Amino acid sequence: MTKCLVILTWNEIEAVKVLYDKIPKNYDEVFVIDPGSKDGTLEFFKEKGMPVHIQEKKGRGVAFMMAANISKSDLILFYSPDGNEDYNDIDKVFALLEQGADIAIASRFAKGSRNEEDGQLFPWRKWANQVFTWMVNISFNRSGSYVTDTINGFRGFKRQVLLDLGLTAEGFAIEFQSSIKAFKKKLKIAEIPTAEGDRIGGESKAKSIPTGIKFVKLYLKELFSKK
Ligand SMILES: Nc1nc2c(ncn2[C@@H]2O[C@H](COP(=O)(O)OP(=O)(O)OP(=O)(O)O)[C@@H](O)[C@H]2O)c(=O)[nH]1
Ligand SMILES: [Mg+2]
Repeated sequence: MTKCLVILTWNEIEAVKVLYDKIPKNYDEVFVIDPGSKDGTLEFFKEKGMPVHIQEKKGRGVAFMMAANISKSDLILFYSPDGNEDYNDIDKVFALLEQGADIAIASRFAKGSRNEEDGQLFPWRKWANQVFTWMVNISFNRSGSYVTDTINGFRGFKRQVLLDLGLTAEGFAIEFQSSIKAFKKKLKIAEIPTAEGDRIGGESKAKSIPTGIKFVKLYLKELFSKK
């Protein structure tokens, strides 16, 4: 099966400089999707000869679907080089897809995982992630095996599955929506545990409250729609 690695960036120059050489690139396709970074990220990739596709509209959801339409490979994996995602796990996620999974997730909450907020007294984002994950498992997952991280962006898909899921989220809800739609379609979801690292530089683009509100709206919409 052919493989495509998609690198997602938006003003991540500090982390990209640290991680770029370490990211495995021995795949059939490797390219960047970026909504128009202004901090030198685009110039850095250009210097390296890495193909970059610029989004007309911002949002990770837009980036996911753009990549799925550009790629010609069987498998597609999204990697965001900001420090959170361990490049050593890229091949492990691809392996799950090769073994038959429709969606493969690097989980921050499976046994043996680490989450960015572990060790904090009040890991608010972790708790919110786990509550949302629990809600969609009990509402939509009929497979009998609990998916521990329905939200992490570090994930891969059979490319045709991604194209056929009927995803509409344009921003940070794309991963959550893809998990829900996959549950509804009874697709095979597999996970590996991953250790989430700390952000290396730059700024977070995911604002917790607006993202949480989007998740609730999406959950309710999916609950009342059959598709
Ligand atoms: N291509 C693309 N990448 C994006 C977009 N929005 C965010 N990203 C990238 O997606 C990754 C995840 O976004 P973050 O802001 O780090 O969200 P987060 O990981 O929940 O937040 P932190 O814990 O602060 O890192 C980062 O590498 C961003 O640069 C977008 O619109 N397009
Ligand atoms: Mg991040």
